[in-house]
Amino acid sequence: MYAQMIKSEASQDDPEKLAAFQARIDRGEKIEPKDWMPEGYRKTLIRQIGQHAHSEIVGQLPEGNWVTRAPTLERKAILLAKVQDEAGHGLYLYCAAETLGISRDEMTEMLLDGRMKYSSIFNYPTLTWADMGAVGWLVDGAAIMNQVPLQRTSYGPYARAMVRICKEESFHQRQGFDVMMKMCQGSEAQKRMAQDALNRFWFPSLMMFGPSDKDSKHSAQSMKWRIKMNTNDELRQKFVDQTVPQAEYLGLTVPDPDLTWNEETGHYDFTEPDWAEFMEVLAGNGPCNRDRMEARNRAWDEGAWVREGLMAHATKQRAVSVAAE
Ligand code: BYC
Repeated sequence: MYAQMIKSEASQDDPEKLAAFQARIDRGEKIEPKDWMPEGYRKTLIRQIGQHAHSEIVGQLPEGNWVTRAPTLERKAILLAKVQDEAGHGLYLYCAAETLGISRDEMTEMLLDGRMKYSSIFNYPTLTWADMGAVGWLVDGAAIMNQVPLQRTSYGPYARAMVRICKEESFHQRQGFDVMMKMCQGSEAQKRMAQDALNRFWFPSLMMFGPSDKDSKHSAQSMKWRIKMNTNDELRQKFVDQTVPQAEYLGLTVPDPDLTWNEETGHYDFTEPDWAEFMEVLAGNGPCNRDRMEARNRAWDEGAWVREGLMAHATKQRAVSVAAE
């Protein structure tokens, strides 16, 4: 009923309400679930938060792949904790999206039937232990670059969810860098593995920020509503500027022959990712898209009895409390 209330209110997007809403955003006020909001604002948030939540959940798969093969007990415990953190992030984000009048079940169904996306990065395989380093260092590094500004996003529940997520992501990024450090200080074979992981994850990590600004269909409106705080290209540039010195410190080579420091701009010039490959991955044709969706579908089907059991228990509890009144 609450969802219907939000929907019917938001459909009355009259110009006065819209102007007052925009003024609130411009003043830096937070929008809360019971506040009036334009339908487009609500839909954009559901799309972005839902995609973000799905990314956290699907993002467990490439790392979960290495839990049983981590080289030491300590590394295994750390990786397990990180994968569990990602599940937690997914849950905070599903809860934040639920305040907009959509249920987690609906969002999951939309993921499973292809109406909702998850981050392109998780369609690439994790082939060696060094990939756990590269994922933590680069993928979590890119995620933080995108998510730190989102702590100031205009929608209250999303901004608050981001605060804790960012703290945990920063630990994830450090553990990834630590794995890379150990590999780079190790044998020649270990260094080669680290370089190979960087070679494979560099461009897919740059794709995480989304298409270049000229092709980003949502950025202008999302920035006006402060759902996004920066453009895709701004964040990609910040990521490159931050990460190249880290690669140098590790003694690794970023796989971009045209990467150069530009004295005039004070930034690195770099080669853009292959956008045709990005579009293919978004269309479901990346190296692991089918595996990822199969795994999520299986988990959903095999978890049906748990969901049914929980619902039956909740119904029983409600009946008991009504009878006791
Ligand atoms: N992958 O107009 P645009 C993580 C889609 S991982 C797939 O620029 P927007 C984690 C986009 O949805 C990171 N799809 O869109 C780390 C749109 O398609 P639709 C998850 C992408 O939304 C480690 C179309 O392309 N983080 O957290 O303004 C372990 C046009 O793009 C991608 C977030 O989701 C992509 N990379 O900007 C575990 C952060 N890029 O929907 C987990 C929150 C673009 O119209 N999200 N598309 O069909 C955002 O900040 C923004 O949604 C994006 C895209 C910057 C990603």
